[in-house]
Amino acid sequence: MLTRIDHVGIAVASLTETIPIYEQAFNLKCVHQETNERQGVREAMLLVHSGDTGGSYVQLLEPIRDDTPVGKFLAKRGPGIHHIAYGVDDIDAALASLTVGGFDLVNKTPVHGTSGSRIAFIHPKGLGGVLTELVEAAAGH
Ligand code: MC0
Repeated sequence: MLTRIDHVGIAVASLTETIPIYEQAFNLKCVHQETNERQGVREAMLLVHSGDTGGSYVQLLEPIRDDTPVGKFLAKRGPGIHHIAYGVDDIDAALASLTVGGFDLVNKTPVHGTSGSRIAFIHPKGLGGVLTELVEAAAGH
């Protein structure tokens, strides 16, 4: 079902301050930035590795408001790893399989993610305390 680790999402207070730190520390390049209003974040994607099944990234997440998932996370826990995201070829099939398995889906159907991807979150409670995202990349990504 899973094809790669698509990204590790890291909650930060400021993209402007944190992007240069990651670029310098690991010689990474910020290849994409966008605002996702529905998810309440500004995000930056730093490419780690390009593979046959798609890229792997560090994703830096800055909340656009305090009453958002990342805003609440920062207030409660401070900056740190917010979620892990796995690539899948067919997110509808993956969600159907997880539903049969009894997992608690935050998104029962896919929503809009980075660069036109289709994404869905699975609640951390059933997965060892790790908020988990599935990503079906848009064609050509
Ligand atoms: C909350 N909890 C977490 C967590 N956030 N545990 C692990 N990792 C996280 N990131 C835990 C809390 O500690 C608490 O546990 C319980 O979940 C409820 O916390 P809450 O603060 O009351 O939060 P809720 O219930 O309002 O929301 C939690 C939930 C939410 C996971 C449903 O954060 C959510 O819908 N997340 C999915 C969307 C999202 O995260 N979007 C931002 C990234 P206790 O034990 O105290 O009960 S968007 C993104 O990444 C996109 C752009 C992309 O990749 O393309």
